[in-house]
Amino acid sequence: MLFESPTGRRVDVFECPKPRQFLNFPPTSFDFFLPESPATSMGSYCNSSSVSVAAHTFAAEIPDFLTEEECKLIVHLAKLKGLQKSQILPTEDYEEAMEMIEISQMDIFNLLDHNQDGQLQLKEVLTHTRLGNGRWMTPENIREMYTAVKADPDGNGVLSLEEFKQLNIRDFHKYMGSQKVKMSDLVRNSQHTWLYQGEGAHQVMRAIRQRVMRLTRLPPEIVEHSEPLQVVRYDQGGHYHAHMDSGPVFPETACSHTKLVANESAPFETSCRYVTVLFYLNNVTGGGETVFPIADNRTYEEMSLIQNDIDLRDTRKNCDKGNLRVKPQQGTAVFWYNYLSDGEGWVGELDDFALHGGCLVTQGTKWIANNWINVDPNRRRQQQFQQEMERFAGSEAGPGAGAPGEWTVDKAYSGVHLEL
Ligand SMILES: [Ca+2]
Ligand SMILES: [Ca+2]
Repeated sequence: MLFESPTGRRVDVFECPKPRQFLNFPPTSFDFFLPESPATSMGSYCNSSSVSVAAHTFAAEIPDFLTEEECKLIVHLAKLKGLQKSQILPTEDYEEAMEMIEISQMDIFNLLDHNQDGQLQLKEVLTHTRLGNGRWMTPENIREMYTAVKADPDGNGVLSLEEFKQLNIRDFHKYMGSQKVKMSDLVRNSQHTWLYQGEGAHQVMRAIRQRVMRLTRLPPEIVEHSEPLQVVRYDQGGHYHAHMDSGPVFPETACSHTKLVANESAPFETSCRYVTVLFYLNNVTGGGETVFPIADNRTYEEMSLIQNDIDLRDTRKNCDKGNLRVKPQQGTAVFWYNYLSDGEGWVGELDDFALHGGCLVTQGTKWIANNWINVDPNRRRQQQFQQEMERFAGSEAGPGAGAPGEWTVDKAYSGVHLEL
């Protein structure tokens, strides 16, 4: 199988021995393909016969996926559209917001005490990044906080239940609210915008969508009804700590893209991004690699991400300790799956090994773009969504209807762009 890049470079791709099963849309089964080249070394390969079914990350690096001109055009279009901060500084009303949450101190303790040993270890507190209200918490930050609110009187670095009970949660909230936070203290320090790729879009945007269809081998209607292209700019000092592109699959969770058509009032909403295709739009002078801290690990344990004060998710400090790093190179695409299979040809559980982040840009500016392919783990909801999208497109596509796709996609994805 050959995948032809826009520069005319033909890279050999071959059928993989299926480390996992992926979406199986009738009538064809969609195996995935990889370029065969030493330059594609990353993560576990499907050409390695030792790859087991679920314990590995699959990711592929494809050089020259975009031409230099295409990269420049995307950056140009993004600038014309205007970029916005990917994350804003925490609001002043932190205390107020926290007081709205009705949860007892005992419940908080139990929630945090992951290993249920009756003590809160530093990493147990750190893992709950939401405590930082958008601020990235480091071990040092936690220690400073303990000192400020006198949380750990015996100074052993862990909070016993007794110590926790003595703690006035309001003091903690007050302390958090009083902290001066810089952009570099946030989970994410970048700017982004969205570029439409549907019918009627710029020919280059259309061409890239078509290319992504060929690369992922997913049904065209799935790719066509996915999110617009996200273009991201990281200036010097920019980063994005390790995260998942997609949310976990719980029965009470709805996917943002299918929520409206499925007419469900689920309490939680998340982006459902089956595949990520990330494009590097420029060469970065210093830093800015994409890191997969635990790619290819044999096992996953949430708490093992933080050891001896080293938080592997921290892309400002610990990128060099990540298992897999991809250096930005203009035109290269990196492609991976965010979910495992459910064993029946559909999306299963979230793949924890797909955890990744953007390393600190030490010099220059980094431009990337993301194409996410949205699939609802609930097959029925995805099918309903597809049908609705087809119906909208059909009813709008009368004579002189202009670009029907834009309206449809915008409607379906309004509100999707929540930050993870
Ligand atoms: Ca514990
Ligand atoms: Ca203690």
